[in-house]
Amino acid sequence: MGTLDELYRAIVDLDEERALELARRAISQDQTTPLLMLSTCQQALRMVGERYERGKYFLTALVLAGELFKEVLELMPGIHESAMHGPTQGKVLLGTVQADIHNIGKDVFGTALRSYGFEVIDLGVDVPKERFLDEVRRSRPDVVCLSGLILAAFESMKSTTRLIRAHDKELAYRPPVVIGGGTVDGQICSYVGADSWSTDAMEGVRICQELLKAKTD
Ligand code: B12
Repeated sequence: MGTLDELYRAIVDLDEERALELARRAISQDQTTPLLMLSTCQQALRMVGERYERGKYFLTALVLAGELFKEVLELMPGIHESAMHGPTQGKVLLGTVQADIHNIGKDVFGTALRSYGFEVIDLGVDVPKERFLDEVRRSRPDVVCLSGLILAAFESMKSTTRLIRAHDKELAYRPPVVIGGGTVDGQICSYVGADSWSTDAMEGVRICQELLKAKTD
């Protein structure tokens, strides 16, 4: 088995020590390129996601895999840049809304989006609505994804969505808004005025894919 195959297996098995050792080996022996490494990690993460969907892995596995993914990629200078220059499925603007500092799920979701080829602009946590609007103007994302878990976040999601909707004309397009985080549901989605919602990173990826498909159809 090649080193990259072994790396794939180690990530799928969430064996951090072995994955990092194999990644270092692949790099030092010149057995990989940034894109090959990225694609190995992406495939491994997809498998972890599938296991999670099938109920074979729990949420902690997604968190661990997300962290592991970042750690492996960080061993490889320039990999983030090459990821960005690769073919992209679309651009997603992501952030945890104002008043909320939960970032674990947002980061897992961001990693899942990247592993499926999306370019992700992550504004971080506690992001004011005006910052979202400014970034929509600047980057013209295909989808705006708002993350949040606490009650105050739902108000921020609503005011952020309203602000973006109020500027559809000026923007000359209507970026769909998707909300997510373990505590959102359909009722909150209606309250916020968002286009869709999810409490699951893999489902969130599928929603973004569908929104993009609807745009190009
Ligand atoms: C860990 C945690 C914290 C950590 C956060 C650490 C960090 N760096 O993020 C700390 C300790 C800081 C924290 C603080 C607080 N917390 Co807290 N916290 C949690 C806890 C236990 C887990 C959250 C988590 O990380 N889950 C794991 C991730 C992977 O899951 P996830 O976020 O749901 O994300 C998944 C999906 O939702 C999806 N996803 C995420 N974002 C998005 C976005 C989009 C667009 C899509 C499509 C999908 C998507 O992808 C992820 C993978 O599938 C939850 C319990 C719970 N039920 O969620 C409480 C919880 C969210 N916290 C809660 C509270 C009350 C607080 C505090 C107010 C406590 C306090 N009194 O200070 C503060 C808030 C501070 C603030 N201003 O934000 C409440 C919120 C209740 C409510 N509705 O208001 C919860 C629900 C606990 C509870 N049952 O009471 N918390």
